[in-house]
Amino acid sequence: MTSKQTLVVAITVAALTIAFLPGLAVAMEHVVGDDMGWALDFNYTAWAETKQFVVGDTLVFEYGTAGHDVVEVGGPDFLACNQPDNAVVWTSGLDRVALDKAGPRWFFCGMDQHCERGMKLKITVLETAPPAPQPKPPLVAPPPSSPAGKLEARFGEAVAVVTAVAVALLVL
Ligand SMILES: *[C@@H]1O[C@H](CO)[C@@H](O)[C@H](O)[C@H]1NC(C)=O
Ligand SMILES: [Cu+2]
Repeated sequence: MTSKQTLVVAITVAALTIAFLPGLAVAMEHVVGDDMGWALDFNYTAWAETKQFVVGDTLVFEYGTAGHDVVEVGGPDFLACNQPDNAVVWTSGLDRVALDKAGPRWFFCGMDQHCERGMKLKITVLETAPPAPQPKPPLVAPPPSSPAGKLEARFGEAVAVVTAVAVALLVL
C-alpha cells in the first residue's frame, strides 16, 4: 500500500471506532468528600448522589491517621454502625479502594462514634458507565429513530468523515 492508502485505512479505523464506541471508558479516581476528604460533619450520602461509580474506578479516602479510619462492611452492619471482627479496615490516611466489582459497597469510620455521627458512605458500583445524555434533537428533526436507524446514522457520519478525508488526500 502507498502511504496515502495506509493513512486512509488508519483514519477509517479511527472514524469507525469513534462512531461506534458509546464513549471511551476512562477509569476515575473519586476522592471521597472531594476537598473535605474523609471527615466528620460532611454528608457523604449527598456527595455520592453527585457521582457515578463504575467498575475499574478507585475510591480515595484522605484523612489524618490519628482521628479516622475506613471500615468496609455489609449492609446490615453499615446500618447498625457495627464493625465485625472480620471487617476490612484501612488506616493509611490515603487509602485507595479498588472498585473491582459491580454492586453496593458500604464504608464507615470505625473511630469513636463517627459512624453514628454520619461519617459513612454507601455507593453503588455500575458494571459500565451509562451512555452520556444525547443532545436534544432540533425541533425540525424527524422523530426519534430506532436503534438500527441510529446505528445507520452513526455509520453515515463515519462514512462521511472517511470520504471527506480520502478526497482531501487525493487532491493533495
Ligand atoms: C444527607 O443528604 C441526603 C441526600 O441529599 C439527605 O437525604 C439526608 O437527609 C442528609 N443527611 C443529613 C444528616 O443532613
Ligand atoms: Cu472518623
